[in-house]
Amino acid sequence: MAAQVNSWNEWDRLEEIVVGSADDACYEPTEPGNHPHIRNAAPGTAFPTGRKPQEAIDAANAELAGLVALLESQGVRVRRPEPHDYSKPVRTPEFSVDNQYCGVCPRDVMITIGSEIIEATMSRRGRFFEYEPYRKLVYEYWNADPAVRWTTAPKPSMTDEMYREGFWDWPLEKRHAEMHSFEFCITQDEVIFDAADMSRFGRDIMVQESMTTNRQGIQWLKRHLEPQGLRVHPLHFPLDYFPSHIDCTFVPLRPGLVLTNPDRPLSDGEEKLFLTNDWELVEAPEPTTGNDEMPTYCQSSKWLSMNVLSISPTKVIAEEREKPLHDMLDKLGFEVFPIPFRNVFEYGGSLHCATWDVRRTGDREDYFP
Ligand code: ABU
Repeated sequence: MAAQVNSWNEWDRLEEIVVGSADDACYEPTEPGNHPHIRNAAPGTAFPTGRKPQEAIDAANAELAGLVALLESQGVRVRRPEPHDYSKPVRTPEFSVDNQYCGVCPRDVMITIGSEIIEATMSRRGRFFEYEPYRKLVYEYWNADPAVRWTTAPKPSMTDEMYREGFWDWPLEKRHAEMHSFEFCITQDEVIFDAADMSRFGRDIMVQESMTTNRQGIQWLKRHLEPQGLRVHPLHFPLDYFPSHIDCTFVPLRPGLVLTNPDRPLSDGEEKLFLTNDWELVEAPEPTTGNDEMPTYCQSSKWLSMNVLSISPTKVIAEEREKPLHDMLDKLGFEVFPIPFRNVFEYGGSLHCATWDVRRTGDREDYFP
């Protein structure tokens, strides 16, 4: 029987993928793990709550449909999340939020490592139940193929004690001091990680320590994955004030080549692993849109520009306006597929974020022998 779930890296030929949906999306709630802000608004302007306007949902869905059409034209099987009412509040004995967020970014929640699907703990209250729209699919894969393994990481309490609420108002000096010891809005007491802080390089899994993944989260991943012969490497990007999700910072494109973020260099010590194994780290060009010109409700940085999705080691999908990036990828030998995706940005990501690859060809390779 053909494997249902198999994906060891970010670049092998894509066979099956989940593309997110903006249906029923809401504004992300303000909570201890997240203080969203309206771009260029006067200080103190409240961030909206509840459902997003239907036209914003339709615009994002139209671009997601464009991604689906492109992937299908390349022979990729595309799956979609189940409907989920994100306007429902989340209430546990420990906390409550008035609404959830959206199902645009499966990458943040779900990861495939070989034949194993892992549901991340998540780091924010509004995203506590974000695995639910993928459960039907997970059951389908799990029922169809006895080789599929399915792991749900321990759910954190998300109590007030799990967060440093003051983080959002830290003065610059404190922020500098704390960011260099990698202390952000989540504390180190519980296991916390978002799946999008991981990047897969065959036997080696790189994990960014961030606002959404702490050292306990990385420790859990080590103890879970290393007995299977994998190696988990924490990565640090000491110039990033608000790190969250590795895929706008350090993006592998094929064996031996990583697209890097010039504003967020990898720490010196950690760069060695790549350089001594003959990996080339290539800086992404300046994005075409400045941080100030990003969509009003978008909480991500201009570096969504480098959030590309690989269809194979030679084919990459990139956002249509990022011409300097297209040119660079072209020179590096890639066929680039530009598509519009700006209307998706306010839902937390671009092309890599809005997907979760379930199956790629290829086996577990050792790229760091
Ligand atoms: N969810 C990815 C956002 C990362 C960034 O803003 O750089």
